[in-house]
Amino acid sequence: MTMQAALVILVFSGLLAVKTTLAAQHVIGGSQGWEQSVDFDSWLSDKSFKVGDQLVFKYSGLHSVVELGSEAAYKSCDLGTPVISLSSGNDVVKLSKTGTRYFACGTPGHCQSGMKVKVNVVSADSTAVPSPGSDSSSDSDSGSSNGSDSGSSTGSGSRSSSGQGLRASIGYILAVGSLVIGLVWAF
Ligand SMILES: [Cu+2]
Repeated sequence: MTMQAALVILVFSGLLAVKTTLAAQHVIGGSQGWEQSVDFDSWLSDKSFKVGDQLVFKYSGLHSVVELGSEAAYKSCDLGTPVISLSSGNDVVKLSKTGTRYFACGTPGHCQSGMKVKVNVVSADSTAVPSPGSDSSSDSDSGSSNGSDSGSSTGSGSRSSSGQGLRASIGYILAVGSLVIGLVWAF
């Protein structure tokens, strides 16, 4: 009995560990952080964001973070009605649901010069995997197709290739884990 209990605890803590590693922290702009010198479009091109992930904005006092409520406000850098305003220099934003979120720097002129990011948050358990052969079909990005940025489709081909194997193996671990739990309970 105690042996089985220990096994259950082991499996559960294993699952818990796997679940914790699923949520990622994305430091905006990578090692350079939230700074004007960063090309945020290219930084974003190989990133994917899932529910439960966190965005981290690290920056000097020259900058700030405002979240914008619409694509229109994002495109025109209309900072007049921000959803949230942050200025600590080390701000963490949790992505709690699916959808698109828009962030820009609140310092005058910085958004216009490219200091803005648009984050598309997808479901954490979305297993939608693009077929390996498809090179440039960006069907998941159709929301941004009306824009003038014709370069945005170049990055989508290689976007989630590194994450796929990991996600598949986590799914496998979860399946095996629940099987083990089922077996333990059955005895
Ligand atoms: Cu700025």
